[in-house]
Amino acid sequence: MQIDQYAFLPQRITVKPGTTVTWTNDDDDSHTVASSSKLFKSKALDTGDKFSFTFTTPGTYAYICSVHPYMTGAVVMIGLALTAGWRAITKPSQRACASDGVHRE
Ligand SMILES: [Cu+2]
Repeated sequence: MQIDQYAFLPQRITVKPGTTVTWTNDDDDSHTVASSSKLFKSKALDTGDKFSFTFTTPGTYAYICSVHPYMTGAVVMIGLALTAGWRAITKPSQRACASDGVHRE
């Protein structure tokens, strides 16, 4: 993620669970990365400074630069809905495999 010209680039990204997102300030002015839900907040990033945060829970994470609140961005996490569906489908067959290792339909 790049911070330049008083904007987050790209403005919105989609990530999988466990993704670490790193913002780099390529602007001449200092900026912050501050979650709207207060989940994360960077210190003031000078030119060349970086801030990283690892996203583990699905959802949409809006954030702003607290120095320039008109600078907005969002990280959207997807993926766990598919995993949950897969678990629901595979659970009965796991139960069918008894502790003695014999598979019964
Ligand atoms: Cu800013």
